[in-house]
Amino acid sequence: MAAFDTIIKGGTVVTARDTKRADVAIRDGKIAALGIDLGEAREVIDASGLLVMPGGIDSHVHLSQPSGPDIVMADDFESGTRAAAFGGNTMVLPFAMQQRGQSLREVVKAYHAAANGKCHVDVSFHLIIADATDAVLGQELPALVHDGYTSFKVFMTYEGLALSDMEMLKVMEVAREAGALVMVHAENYDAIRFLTDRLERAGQTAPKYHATSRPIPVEREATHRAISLAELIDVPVMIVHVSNREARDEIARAQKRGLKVYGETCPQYLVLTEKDLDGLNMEGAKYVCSPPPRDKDSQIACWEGLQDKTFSLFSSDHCPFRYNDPKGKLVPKGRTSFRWVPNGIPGVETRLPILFSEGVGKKRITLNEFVALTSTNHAKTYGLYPKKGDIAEGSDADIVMWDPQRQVRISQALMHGGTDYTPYEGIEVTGWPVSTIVRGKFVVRDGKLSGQPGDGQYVAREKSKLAEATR
Ligand code: DUC
Ligand code: ZN
Ligand code: ZN
Repeated sequence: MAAFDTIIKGGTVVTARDTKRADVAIRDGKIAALGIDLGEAREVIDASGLLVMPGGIDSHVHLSQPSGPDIVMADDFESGTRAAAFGGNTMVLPFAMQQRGQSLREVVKAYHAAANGKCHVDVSFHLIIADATDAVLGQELPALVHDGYTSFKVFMTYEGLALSDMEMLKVMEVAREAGALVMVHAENYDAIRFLTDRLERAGQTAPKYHATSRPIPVEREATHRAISLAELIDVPVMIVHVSNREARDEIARAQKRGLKVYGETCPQYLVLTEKDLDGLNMEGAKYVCSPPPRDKDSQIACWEGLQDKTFSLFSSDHCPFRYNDPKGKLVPKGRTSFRWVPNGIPGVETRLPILFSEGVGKKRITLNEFVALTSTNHAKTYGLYPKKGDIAEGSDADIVMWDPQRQVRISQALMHGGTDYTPYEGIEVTGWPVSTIVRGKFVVRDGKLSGQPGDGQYVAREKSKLAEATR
């Protein structure tokens, strides 16, 4: 009998640690051996000319999330995880979002029902806390952290989601006690409301004014405040989707002071700008997301943040809505004001190719940094390492086989999710995923779907070392 189920032979194995010529042997869904001349396997896969890397882990995606009256998110767990698999990801971390009045347990149950049997890649949920009641803080949250929901997001903006500073402090205190990581959407709610009202009074309602309504100081101030609140409580925080230099500098300053403050940035802040929102008619709605894409200097600052490790995570913030759809970006009310345009853009399938091409290809980051930023650091941050995020004996055999030479012009015709557009249309990239393997099973093979919904499993997470308080 063959010693292994599969050997991936002749490729170059890249991890966050090193790059080496090695074959990878898989048994029972795990990496069983690494090296040359590993022996027999039931199947030997030729990886010559390819990179063999830990599958992407996208720790910031939104799937099947209620998004307001008459709005429907374009991806459910089936289509979203299919797009993820085609983009070289073996795991995604979507949000289970509480709405006011809901019990967190019920929310989690509903998201499990939506995900169960549908996923092509592994999934694990972060929580979103919108209603910080005594029951949520005192009972539900600690019990859910114990059950493996070890991270939660809080919003400093949005009707129905924004927490007051008092509520933020209370959530942070629970996180500290429970050992969970708090993720923060840092934008100043009152400032956005004030600016939005003023723009609307002036008749400035086109999609491009979405960016005008949430300028950099709105994000910088909230980032500073979130860090200050976290410092008061002595709790680690992850500032998500950072878009610009000033917010980045707030994080870097906190890190220099020894605070456990982490940062995440996303493709839209590297390759899009505010000008993209200035399309004819409603075209700009395709780029409405928060924080908005900024300018060239902000792009440079976000690259620097990846290079100097101020940002440890590169996520997509995949938050998909169809464009040509009255339940999506072209919701009728959205024509009256940017305020009503659904907020978010797709990106789970293009995250890796964009960072590989713009980052590794243009020598801004190394191959090993690419793996860290797209996979390993996500596993370490969110309590999944070393089960996920590595190619090492004993880790899950979650692997992307990658053609570093393949040139592709990104286009919607190549995408596999539920949206009808990609904000990255026309961008030329070099480097593309060929096959995606989840726990030893091909879910995408040579560019074709080879798995089924249900191949992906739910993963309960450990507490992360990075979420431990310092004192
Ligand atoms: N924040 C996100 O993280 N995703 C989409 C919209 C938003 O505001
Ligand atoms: Zn957010
Ligand atoms: Zn998001």
